[in-house]
Amino acid sequence: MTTPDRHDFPPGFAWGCSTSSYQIEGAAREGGKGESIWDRFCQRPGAIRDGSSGATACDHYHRWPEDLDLAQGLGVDAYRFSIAWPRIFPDGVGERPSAEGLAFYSRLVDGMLTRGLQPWATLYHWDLPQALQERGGWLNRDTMAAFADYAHAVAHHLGDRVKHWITHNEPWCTAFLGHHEGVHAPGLRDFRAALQVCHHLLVSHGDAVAAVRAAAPGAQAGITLSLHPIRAASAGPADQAAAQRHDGLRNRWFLDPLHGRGYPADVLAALGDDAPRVEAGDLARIATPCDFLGVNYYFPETIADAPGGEGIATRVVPTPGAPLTAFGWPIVPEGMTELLTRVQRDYRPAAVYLTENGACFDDVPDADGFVQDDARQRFLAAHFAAALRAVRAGVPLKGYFVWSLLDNFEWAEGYTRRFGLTHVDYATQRRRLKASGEWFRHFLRAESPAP
Ligand code: GCO
Repeated sequence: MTTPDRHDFPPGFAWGCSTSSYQIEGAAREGGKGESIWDRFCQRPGAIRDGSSGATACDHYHRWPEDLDLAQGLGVDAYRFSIAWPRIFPDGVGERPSAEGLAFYSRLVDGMLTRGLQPWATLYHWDLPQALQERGGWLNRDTMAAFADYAHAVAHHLGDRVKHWITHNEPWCTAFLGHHEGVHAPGLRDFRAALQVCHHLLVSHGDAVAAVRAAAPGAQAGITLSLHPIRAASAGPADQAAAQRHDGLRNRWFLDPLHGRGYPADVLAALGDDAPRVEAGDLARIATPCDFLGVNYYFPETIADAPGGEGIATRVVPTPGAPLTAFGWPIVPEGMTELLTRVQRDYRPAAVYLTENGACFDDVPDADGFVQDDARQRFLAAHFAAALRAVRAGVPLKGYFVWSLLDNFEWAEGYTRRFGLTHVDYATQRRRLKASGEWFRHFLRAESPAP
């Protein structure tokens, strides 16, 4: 399929771009913001590849009008951002939300609306208030109530203008990168704890959906999952079983309970005593009906058996024949179609949004700071075509958000990985649209073909 035209997509299909609070805002201790677990984690020697943090990042806290101008200039319909919980409740909980924190996001949302950008707010994109971590963080069931209270407070103040809410971004990352692999905040390494954290994240998702709806009737609410098509490394029974187990924990562990089926029995059996404690009513809360499913697609995973390995004893191996991004991720556009049609076939969500898709390449600015990122342009064109194939296969795909509007703080990789449609010179904070951004703008502004 050649590169599709935006008019090949159904009328009303929402095109957007995504960011997140800790990755772009900076102002880590301004505006009354409390410490987050990422502020703390970045202080750990060796935690971040380049020793950096999100303390300044893209200085979006001060430069947001310019950044919203960039989004408007692209011609996107929608802008997905996240709200930093520690700006709203610096200690995680409180009698009243921070007026300063709410005012910042109120100004930001008004800025989107005046620029014709539909706001999509993610409530949790990993920056938990450190004060809650001191009390066990997501391992403590009390954090679920704190999250629902935070969700209610934000929706109460912004719900008159924000009509699309994402409760969690990628709970798999929060749970397993943060609590099993230890490479994300809070940097713990305990598989059983990670599974219990994951359970609390999912229950808190359902509670937050209810809280948002109570505070902002008519709001659309959902969750964003990082999902991957899973392929076995070989036809051998051990790799085939490993791929099934890996699909279980990577994908079905989230999709099944969110769609009212409880946790998958095969994974529960594989987990044994590591399985989470589930209290009465938890599964019903997880299955609170949502208006949409957010999917972040980046790459498929090829899985081999890992006898004696940690967790479910699987390991990711190279995907044969796939070119790689600068991050080492396989580039497999057809994996997006495969994933979306599988989700539709097996779960039939009411609506699906690609809430993230993008790629990291070694961008080299020219003397004028311009980046001719042809590889990223090709990546996006191929994935847009894959999304269109999913639409034509009957997937209720309603929108696509490119990750990311700006180069930004890439978690444990610091500023060494660039995903932006816009180049950011962190020394000067100068923004410059890359060639891929100019291409995206042309795609979005294409005239509709003559009837
Ligand atoms: C994720 C997060 C983003 C990342 C992006 C590139 O999916 O991991 O939502 O914050 O920065 O995906 O890794």
